[in-house]
Order: sequence, then structure tokens, then C-alpha cells
Amino acid sequence: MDAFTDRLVARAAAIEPVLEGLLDDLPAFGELERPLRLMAAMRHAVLGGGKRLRPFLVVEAAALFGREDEGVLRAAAAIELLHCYSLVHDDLPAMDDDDLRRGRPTVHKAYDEATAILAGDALLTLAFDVLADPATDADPAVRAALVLGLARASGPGGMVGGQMLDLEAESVPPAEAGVRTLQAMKTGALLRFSVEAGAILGGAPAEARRALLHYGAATGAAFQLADDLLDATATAAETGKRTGKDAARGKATLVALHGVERSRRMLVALVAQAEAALAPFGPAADTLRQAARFVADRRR
Ligand code: GRG
Repeated sequence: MDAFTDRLVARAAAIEPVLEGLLDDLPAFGELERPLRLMAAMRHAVLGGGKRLRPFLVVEAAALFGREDEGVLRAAAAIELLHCYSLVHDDLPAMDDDDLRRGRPTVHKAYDEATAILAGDALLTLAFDVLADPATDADPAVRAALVLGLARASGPGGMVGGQMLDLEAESVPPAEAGVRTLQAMKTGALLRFSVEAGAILGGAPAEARRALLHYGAATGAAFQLADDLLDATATAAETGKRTGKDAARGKATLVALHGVERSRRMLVALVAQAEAALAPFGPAADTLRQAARFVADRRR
């Protein structure tokens, strides 16, 4: 493993016990019985898999401003909980209808559809619970900024809205600007917010925060373009392994509009944009630079 991958793995290992703790320690109502099946489904959705890329971005962005503590890990874990909710719901029969996620049965396969819907709902609400908890940050203004940022990134003007536009794009294919917008909402917004959350936690000055937002937007766009390139260039054997509706349908992507070669050049340009946005931070931001390259070069 190279030094960057070592760091990604080490950061993921640090997030794991925080996620475990949050999933074990559900906010309870007095002595009421705990919903054990729901809790098991939530654990299945979250634990033991995933690159933990969004937590990595939170932690690395906060570290740029010298902040590395339990509160940062809690905020990073909250964003991962929300990401896992989106995966659970995206895999449902009404959406992508996937049988496998992170090499294991999807939540509705391992449990049932109603439990998967509830587990997703519970992960979504738990994410906001964690951000609003004073254990994440003593300053109510910081907590409010995190809650508002996550709501905007994941709600109708972000991930959920982007997913709706993506579904509609199957019947009415959008022009390029429409594809870019829906992708920025569907996958870009949460990646961008992950970087922003680190800046909020680290008390970044306005200019540094703006620079990080540019970095996050370019990295988010690179993530989606790389994903679409991986789909477009998958071997027949790899495509056969994919079970969901995504494997079959023609999706609205930049690769579909521009082809593989041009898309690869666009991906290189996006990484360059992400790196350029980090210029004000100098070598201190090298890990974030490597993260943009990793996102573009990954094999899933
Ligand atoms: C259904 C509410 C709802 C939203 C769906 C973002 C999204 C919108 C769904 C996620 C599902 C998906 C397959 C999106 C495409 C982007 C992608 C490959 C996400 C997977 O993220 P990674 O690569 O996964 O970070 P790991 O497993 O490493 O966390």
C-alpha cells in the first residue's frame, strides 16, 4: 500500500469504533424495549465495509486547521451514517433493486424491505442527532452550521433532489448542464459538505472555507465522473456481477454525452481544478490533493 492508502485505512479504522458506539448507544425513551431488529439492520448497513471517504475528507479538512479530536470523528461518523442511509434506500427494489452492497447482501435482502426503509430513516435521523449533540462541539453555532449544512447537502436541494432528477432523466434525458446539476446534487453535495464540515469544525476563515468548497465541488464532480467511467468501461464479466437496474439502463452521464476518451480528459481537468483550489494551503493540503487523485483513479 502507498502512504495515501495507509492513511485512508488508518482514518477508516479510527472512525469504526465511533460508528460502533453510535449504533450501540441509541437515544432511548426510558425503559422502553429497544428495537433490536432495526438496530441490527442499521449495523448491517454501516459496519464492516466502505472506504469511509466522506469521514476522511472531514477529518483531513479539520486537521488543516489543527483540529483533531473526538468531536471531529463524531461529525465524520454522522456524515457516514447519512451516506449509508442513501445506499440502503438506493438499493431498494423501487430504486436500483440491488442484491449486493459492499460485497454483502443489501439490507432489504438480509432483512426485508420495510426494515430496510426504517433502517435508512433511522440512520438519516441519527446523523442529525449526532451533529446536534453537544458532545460533537460545545459551540451551538458550530452545531447549527453542521446541521444546516448537512440538511442542505442531503435534502431536496441536494442528494434527494438529485436522485429524483436522475430518475426523471431516464424518461427525459437532460442536456449537459442538467446532467452536471443533477450529479452535483446527487453525489457531489455530500462530498462537498464533508470538506465544508471539516472547515466549520476547524473554525476556518471565510476565504479558506471558500477555497475548500471549490476543492470539494471539483472532487465531488470527479468522483461521479470516475464512477461513470468505471461503469462505461466495465468488462462484460464485471457488468454481469451487477444485479441492479443500473446495470441495464442507459443513465444520464457525461460519459454518455462525450464518450470515454473525452471524459478521461475532463476527469484529469477536474483533479487539476481540485488541486488548484488548495493552493492557499501549500504543502499542508497534500493529503487532500492526493484524495482528489485517489477519487479519480479508484477502481470502486
Ligand atoms: C435514495 C435518498 C437516496 C439517494 C440516492 C447518493 C445516492 C442518491 C445514492 C448512493 C448510491 C450510489 C450508487 C451512488 C453513486 C455513487 C456511488 C458509487 C456511491 C458509493 O459511494 P462510495 O464509493 O461507497 O464512497 P463506499 O461503499 O466506499 O462508502
